[in-house]
Amino acid sequence: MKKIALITGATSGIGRACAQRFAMGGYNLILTGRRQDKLEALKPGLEAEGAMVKLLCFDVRDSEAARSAVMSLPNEWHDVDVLINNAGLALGLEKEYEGNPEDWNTMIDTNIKGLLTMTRLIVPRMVKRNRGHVINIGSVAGDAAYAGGGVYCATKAAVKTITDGLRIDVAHTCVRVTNIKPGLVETHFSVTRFHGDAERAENVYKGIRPLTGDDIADVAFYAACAPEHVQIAEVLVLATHQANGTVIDRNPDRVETSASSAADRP
Ligand code: NDP
Ligand code: 8X3
Repeated sequence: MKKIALITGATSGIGRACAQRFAMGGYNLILTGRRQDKLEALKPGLEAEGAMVKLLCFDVRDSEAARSAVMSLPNEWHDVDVLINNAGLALGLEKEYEGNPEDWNTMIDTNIKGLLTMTRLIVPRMVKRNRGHVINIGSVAGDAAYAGGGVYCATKAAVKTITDGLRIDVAHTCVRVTNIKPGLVETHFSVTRFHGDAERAENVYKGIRPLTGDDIADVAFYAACAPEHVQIAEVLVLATHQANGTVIDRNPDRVETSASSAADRP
């Protein structure tokens, strides 16, 4: 019987790469996101890898929609082995005193409350079965604030604390809890942050070879595959020329992009 991974925010970036990695690794998948067309486009490729795939289209900010989507699954899909709480976003890079309160609400509701909603829905059965793994996608941004990122950074600091709290609460069980904290990963993240300004988004990755979604998916899969007595509690994953959330050595002669890093993969 194959294991089941439920991945939130599977329509793009890190979540989509996790779907691919876990399908290749022999998992069946429950994929969630708000865009049904993107979810459906993923399905044939993952099925070709041998995965059975269920799609659940909902907004993680809507706890009732999340609950009824999860409840709509056939019985044999209710025992999730790995929950990857990945859905999330940053919006804006304004100073806090000039920021947009709507953006703050969206980040807080998605990155913190959405993660909690999914945790509340899925983890009780893990505890009951005495097995399971929750992998939260935090960020290096949760380690310290950077200019204009205070609210986003706070949501990722909350992810760290919530992950640590869950690890304490399930310590009497075999359920494992992991916080993966990526640095710069080239996905749709920055386009979303800058409200669709693709040129500004591209500049975020200039002069440095960023991580890819696949790099983070590999780490998530590694954590999930660790022997049962090994709990990868937290992993900080940075691009080689990134030292922390704010120190990045940008060299204009460094022209490699994520396309070249994909070529490196085994
Ligand atoms: P993308 O923008 O490529 O993907 C974001 C995903 O989140 C999409 O699949 C989107 O799906 C989903 N999502 C966003 N809002 C909601 C919502 N309200 N309900 C359901 N799904 C939602 O970005 P990344 O892959 O880079 O981001 C994934 C996670 O990684 C985020 O938590 C981000 O904070 C974190 N991260 C990213 C880093 C980076 O540099 N890229 C670094 C560190 C952490 P849809 O639009 O279909 O709903
Ligand atoms: C995303 C990484 O540094 O752009 O969490 O905030 S960063």
